[in-house]
Amino acid sequence: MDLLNQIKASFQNAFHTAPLLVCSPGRVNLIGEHTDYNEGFVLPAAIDKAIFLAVSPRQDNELHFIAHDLDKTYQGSLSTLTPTHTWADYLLGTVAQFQLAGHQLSGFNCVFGGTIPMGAGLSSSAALENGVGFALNEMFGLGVDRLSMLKMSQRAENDFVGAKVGIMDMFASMMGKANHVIKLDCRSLEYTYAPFEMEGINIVLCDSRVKHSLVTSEYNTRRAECEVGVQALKPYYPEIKSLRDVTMTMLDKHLRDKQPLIYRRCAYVVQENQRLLDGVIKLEAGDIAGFGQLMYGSHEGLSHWYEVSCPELDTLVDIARGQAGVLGARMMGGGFGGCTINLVQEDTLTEFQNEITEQYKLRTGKDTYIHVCKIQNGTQLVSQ
Ligand code: GAF
Repeated sequence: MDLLNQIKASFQNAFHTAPLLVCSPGRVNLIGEHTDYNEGFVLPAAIDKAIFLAVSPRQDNELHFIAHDLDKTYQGSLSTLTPTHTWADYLLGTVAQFQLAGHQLSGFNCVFGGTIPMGAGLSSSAALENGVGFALNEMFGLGVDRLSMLKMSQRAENDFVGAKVGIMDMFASMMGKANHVIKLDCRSLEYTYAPFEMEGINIVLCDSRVKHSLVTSEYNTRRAECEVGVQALKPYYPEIKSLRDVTMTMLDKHLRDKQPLIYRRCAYVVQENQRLLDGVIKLEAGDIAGFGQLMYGSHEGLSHWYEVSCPELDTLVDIARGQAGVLGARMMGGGFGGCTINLVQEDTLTEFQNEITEQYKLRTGKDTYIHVCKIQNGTQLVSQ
């Protein structure tokens, strides 16, 4: 039985009624890392790895959740929404946001499970939050638009789960469009879709299968360091609101000698924004090899200037760089583990997979998982 049918069966078994089904995807990001919370640009897409949710409304105020993959349950009430510091917080936090926005809800049942590998940096948490919000909207006929829903997902994660993430992951999961990447301006939230149907090119994710414990604390530290940079420049350039408004000339003049660490962090962000803008032009021109070179540049910056990579991710990129048929590779997402994203020519795919698997084991003693992914639509109902 496939996963969706297992989830449906588990739902029927627990709640004896037919569910509404929602599919909410994970995401990749081609380039533009750690730029979202600096009001810069990102280039993500929703992928064919997703969380499936089966839901139905209840007559009372109770919340009955089953995490199919974890074999865990949660029971609570709409009137006592407090963090549990477990997986349930992604659902509870989203429910809390809908309540804060003044929507009338009743209790509901939910069984969910998915194909997004956990801890791989493919945004399973954003997918879950979006999936729950989308399900609430459908179940209770609330008429909330996608942009408002994904903003609620971000606030759920920021305020209830306690992770101060930017908007990219929720945006990509909710707004994804098959065979397109999203060029998102994280300041205005204006976005355009760019076709990504490169004949004979695959998006391949190599999972380092490590998640170093530094991830949350270092993420918050990087955010703070960017803010220190902005504040240090403000006396000279009062119009600056975020690193989006900063140039290398400003950084070179005022930060390079006085605050070398802050300079490196800010310089990475300023350059990554530029790489993204250059990359979009290359994609439009069909210059995928040129785009791939920018991906390597992004990885260098993330590893040496922003310092959010780790030996395992550096090793994966290093192995990929030496392979014929690999156009670009870099770490993806917050860092300190998770996946690298690679653009690999179709005819060298098997060779690439074999080589990465063998070399990664040899050099780190660890196994990798390799996922070839397709770009899909964002959060949606599943027709039954
Ligand atoms: C994580 C965050 F959730 C995103 O908002 C983004 O900052 C990303 O790290 C880095 O680009 O996925």
